[in-house]
Amino acid sequence: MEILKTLDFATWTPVLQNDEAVDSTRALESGQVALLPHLSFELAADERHLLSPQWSDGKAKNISYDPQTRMVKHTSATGADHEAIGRMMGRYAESAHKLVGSLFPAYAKGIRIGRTSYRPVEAGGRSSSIRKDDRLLHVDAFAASPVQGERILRIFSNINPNGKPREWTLGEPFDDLAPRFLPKIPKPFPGSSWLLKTLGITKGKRTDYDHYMLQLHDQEKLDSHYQQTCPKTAVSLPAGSTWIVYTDLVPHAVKSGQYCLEQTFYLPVAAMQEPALSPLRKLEKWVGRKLV
Ligand SMILES: O=C(O)CCC(=O)C(=O)O
Ligand SMILES: [Fe+2]
Repeated sequence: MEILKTLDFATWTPVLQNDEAVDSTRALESGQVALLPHLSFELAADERHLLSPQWSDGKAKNISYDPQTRMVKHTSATGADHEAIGRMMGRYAESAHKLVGSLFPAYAKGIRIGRTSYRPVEAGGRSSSIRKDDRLLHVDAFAASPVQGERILRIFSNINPNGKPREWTLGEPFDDLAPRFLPKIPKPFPGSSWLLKTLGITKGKRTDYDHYMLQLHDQEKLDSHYQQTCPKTAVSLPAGSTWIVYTDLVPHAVKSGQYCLEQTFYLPVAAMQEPALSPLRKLEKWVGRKLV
């Protein structure tokens, strides 16, 4: 299977024939990265000054925006700059929402918009704990925010003004990755999901699915021998491009790059074109029982 599915659209509201939409959805659900090399997110003249790492608060990895409340978090910006960051990220959230609606019309009923992030800091130079280090190959799983089986679909746009690509590495297919790590994953501890929720460690119940995905995420990152020797492919994501990927399915790592916008979406497995391709259904098959 090709790693990339290139789509030539240069608008956030492309019009697709039905069979084209079915095709792009199948590519995504099968674990391809949909790359739109000609779809750039344009900044207004009075937003260019936002292209600086100074707007990060220096603690969190990314500046974050909630499209529901329009709240911006983890930025040092105040006053008019703070508002400008909110406007830019809000516009990105809207653009990304329109794009998924156009490319994957079948998702319209089930899809839910999550957080928007802005990443103004060089991705190659960050030091953090191993579990938080996205320079290591991983599938996405959020320790504090269980998805309870829902898919994590993410749209990224490289807005680097100097033509610098964002360099990613993609790992082996989920069908190879998960069976490799599953035997090492301990069973969820009875009562632990109740405890985590009661103590306020998780927002909502950490289901057995979340347990397995989080373990997969952690074990993959913590295994330095695996990181060095596993099958991998380098992918260069050009400045001025946009890409879309199920980050819960496709092992990925960021090697370098600066200035990126990202929008997260959640999709119930039942709303997929082919639910059997979800990590939930695959894990349930391998573990031999329901996980949510
Ligand atoms: O910042 C990036 O390019 C990707 C980081 C990552 O692993 C993620 O957003 O899930
Ligand atoms: Fe990730």
